[in-house]
Amino acid sequence: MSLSKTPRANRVHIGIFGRRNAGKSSLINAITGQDTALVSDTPGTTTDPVYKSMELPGAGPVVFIDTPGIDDVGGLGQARAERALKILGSTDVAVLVIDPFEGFGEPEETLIKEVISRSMPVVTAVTKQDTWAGRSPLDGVRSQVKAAFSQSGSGGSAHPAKAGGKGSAGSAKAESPPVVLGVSAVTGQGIRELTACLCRIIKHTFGDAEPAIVGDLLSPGDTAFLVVPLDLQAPKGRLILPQVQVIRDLLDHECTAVMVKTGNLPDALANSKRPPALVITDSQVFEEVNEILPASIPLTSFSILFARYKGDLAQLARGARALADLKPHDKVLIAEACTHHPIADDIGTVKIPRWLQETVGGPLDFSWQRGTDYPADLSEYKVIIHCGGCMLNRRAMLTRIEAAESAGVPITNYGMAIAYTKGILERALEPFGL
Ligand SMILES: Nc1nc2c(ncn2[C@@H]2O[C@H](COP(=O)(O)OP(=O)(O)OP(=O)(O)O)[C@@H](O)[C@H]2O)c(=O)[nH]1
Ligand code: SF4
Ligand SMILES: [Mg+2]
Repeated sequence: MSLSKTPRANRVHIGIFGRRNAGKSSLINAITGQDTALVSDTPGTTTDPVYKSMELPGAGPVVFIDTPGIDDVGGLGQARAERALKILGSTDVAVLVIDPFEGFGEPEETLIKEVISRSMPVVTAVTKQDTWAGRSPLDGVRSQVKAAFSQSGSGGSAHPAKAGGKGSAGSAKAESPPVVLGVSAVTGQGIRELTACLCRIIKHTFGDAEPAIVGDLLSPGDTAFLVVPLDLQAPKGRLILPQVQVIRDLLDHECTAVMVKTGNLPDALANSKRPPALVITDSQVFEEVNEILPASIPLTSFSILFARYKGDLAQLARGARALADLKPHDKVLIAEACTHHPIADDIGTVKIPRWLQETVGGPLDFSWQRGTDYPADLSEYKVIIHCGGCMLNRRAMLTRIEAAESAGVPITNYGMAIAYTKGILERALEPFGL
């Protein structure tokens, strides 16, 4: 991935949902001006989610997600429909695409109820306007969408404060009536209006301000030390994404970033006139850095910073404290959001299990879940330990955290679990007042 491009996980995710053949793929092609998504009159052409990144003028970096039809049938078809609904878990803004001849029926009602229950902003686009021949389905669809909203007790589009996107810390803004537009991928009718509407929603819901990763914890002019292990994990000439993002955030907040390997940390500290305002370490060398660093210097980890940026830090901190209740033979789920090839002494496969069992004083019953799937039933686990989720957007991470909460299972992340096993958790959470 190019470092000059916004990573997909940091883009506002716009999910395109609707029945087979409704014109979802054609709509994405019309919005992006590219023929990236496969289009055909055979229902069920799109079988897997397709991601298309672009800059929406005035709204910034977004990613459109083309999905399989929500009405797909048969064993495989139903699995595809379920896959489409799963995409809701990482969607910030939904576009409900309606075929003018099918209208608003059961599949649309099911989807819109899901959208409303997640407080997600939604725009409805009735497609193929070039074929309407003077008979507009807009009024009918509009009243059905409105009815679905009023049945749910919600007057209009979602509450930004619960939207879980980049700016979800912002206050709830006034609700507006649900938007229903006519579009044609053939003539381009309504495409500009739809794009403008998405831009308005994104600006309204997520605001212009990108939340800070670390800069809000510091004052302009402060210096932060970034500590990395002796064996850098990135290929030659590169740094890993979280390190790059933290450096950029520090510079944006007029702070100084000093990057140092663990072995050089004592010299770097001795040579600086003022102690750093904060030290951010790779979790793998938490213990060494904790020992080197005087107690007066605040310490945290990249992983904890990203837990705050992407998830719910307070809940993940509660999950980390719940590790103290673990007993030998308890079931622990280790969840990773991507399927990287585990390396020797892998953090999720080897190190965390080893450190946790040492702390608990006996064997634990570990299960691993890797990739985009997440178990439907989490209730059998005593605790969930999630990776940093660098491939997930904030909405997707929050969906996973909420699923754990509904199942009554504490959830934490790798960095906090490591801090706990090394006895550094309270120190690592101190910079956040937790
Ligand atoms: N006339 C007209 N035809 C359209 C329009 N949009 C889509 N179509 C046609 O409708 C059919 C289905 O379009 P797709 O974009 O593949 O529909 P889809 O919703 O992605 O379908 P699946 O991938 O099967 O779920 C194709 O034959 C398109 O050419 C439109 O605006 N006008
Ligand atoms: S933090 Fe999670 S999503 Fe990121 S590379 Fe590691 S396992 Fe994959
Ligand atoms: Mg398609």
